Amino acid sequence: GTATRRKAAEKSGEHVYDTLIIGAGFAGLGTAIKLREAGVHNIAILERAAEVGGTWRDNQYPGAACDIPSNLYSFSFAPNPNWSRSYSGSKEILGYVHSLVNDFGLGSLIQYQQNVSRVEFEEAQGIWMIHTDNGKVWKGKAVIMASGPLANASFPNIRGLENYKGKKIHSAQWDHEYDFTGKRVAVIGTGASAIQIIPELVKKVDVLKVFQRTPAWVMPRPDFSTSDLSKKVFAKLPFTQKAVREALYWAHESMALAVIWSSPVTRLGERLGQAFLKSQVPDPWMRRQLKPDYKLGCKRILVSNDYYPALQKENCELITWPIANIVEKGIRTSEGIEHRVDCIVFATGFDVPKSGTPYPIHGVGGRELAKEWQRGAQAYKSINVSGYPNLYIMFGPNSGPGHNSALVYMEQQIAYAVKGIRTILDSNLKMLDVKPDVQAKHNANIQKRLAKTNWNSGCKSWYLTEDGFNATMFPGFATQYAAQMGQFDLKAYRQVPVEVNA
Ligand code: N01
Repeated sequence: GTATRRKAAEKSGEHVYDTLIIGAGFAGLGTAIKLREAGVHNIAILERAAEVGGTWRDNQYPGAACDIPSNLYSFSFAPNPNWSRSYSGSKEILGYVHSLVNDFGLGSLIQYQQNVSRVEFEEAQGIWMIHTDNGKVWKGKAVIMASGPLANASFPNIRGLENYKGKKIHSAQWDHEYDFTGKRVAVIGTGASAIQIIPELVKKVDVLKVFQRTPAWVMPRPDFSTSDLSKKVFAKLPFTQKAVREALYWAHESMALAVIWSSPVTRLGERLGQAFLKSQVPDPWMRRQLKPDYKLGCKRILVSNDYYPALQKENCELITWPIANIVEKGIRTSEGIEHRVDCIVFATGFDVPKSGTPYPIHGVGGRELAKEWQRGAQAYKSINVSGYPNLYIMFGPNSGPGHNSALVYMEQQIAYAVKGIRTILDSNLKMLDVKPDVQAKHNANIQKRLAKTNWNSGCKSWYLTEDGFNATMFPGFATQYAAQMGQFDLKAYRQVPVEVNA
């Protein structure tokens, strides 16, 4: 029957999927769920690892948790009444991702250990070919790129790194076998990952040396465990959990006023941050080292109650001298001191595709996306790129929220992609390709709005390219992003039908 024919076709690599999804993290799985709801069943998810979970599979460092409350950092269509804390840890979030696979029966769609090496559009038939590094080629009428904007660990470009003989661990590639007990350990970086790792490591190690290049804004974290009663109420009366989610959404939405634009609320936030620093760090010298020198919101705001206390533990040392180079046994700072350590933890972030792509992507006429993005990535509504028809990028250019849950944005992207793919299938299109002038106009507007934001106010961050181009963030409220994504305007696209009897 059909099933046997499909199996044979899949095996031979001739099967053409209606949609191929790259990545089995939140975005990939969420898209699969919504595509199926829209009647698109001929789909596969290509996952590079042997397990689902994306970010939450990879980021299992000690202390890993999300800084958005779980009731908001979850899918609106799959509430979990049983979150154990207001801000759940990485393991629990990964558990939630696994439950999505089970509850929505996604297991059979996932093809593991399919690490994408190249993606190319075959124009004559209107088919995307996805090559994986085991030599397989997958064919699909549409592609969802859900491989994550922060998926590839980045080691800093510090002189002598290759000479270091001790243990190296990146936050996103934790080595759970390594025993930190009694060790001398360095942490490079003081971003969102570092401030979660440091309080945990300081409990285990003999000496912890924290290398800070830029002090961040740190805010208190309203983290508490949830009661059994509230879990029962959420399970029995789902509207109560919905109401909590709504309230959290609007609370975060209002933070845009402090985070995105410079306003009296920003200054109020800065005063709050300084008061928090003062309340947690009595020593004036240390406070001076930790005081941020850029506008609140310019870089990601960090939330932690135990980061500042950890830095003041006796076995912890905050080092603010710039790193000169790395040597065989440790790290040398610019004033010439060599800090000998057994292990260096790199909490130095990710290779962000803000001016490139995680794998080569070739569109119409062989054009290559990374080349077009060299001076900064651009897309239409963050999800489509002209010349790359039927391709949907999750968390593509200028989709980043600085103040609200990424999953709220993700659901908008998923809904938009599903509309596009339904159009391709219903109208039997070879190409649904955004018009270049529409994309250019959209971007001119986005960049104009970005110029007025805190992100573009002069600090250096992973949001910006070397030249200071912001290809990462969406300059507005989540409600504005939702309004943008809620409109699927077919006139913005060039439609090329499949030729019948060609
Ligand atoms: O990475 P980062 P991250 N020499 O790029 C420093 C999300 N996230 O993994 O600020 C010395 O933010 C660098 O210093 P500087 C979240 O969106 C969320 O922490 O560039 N230092 C910085 O301190 C976040 O924004 C959660 O001067 C060097 C650090 O390394 C994003 O992921 C948790 C250096 C890198 O910080 C990335 O966060 C974790 C060098 N050569 C992550 N190179 C939560 O939800 C880099 N640094 C809680």
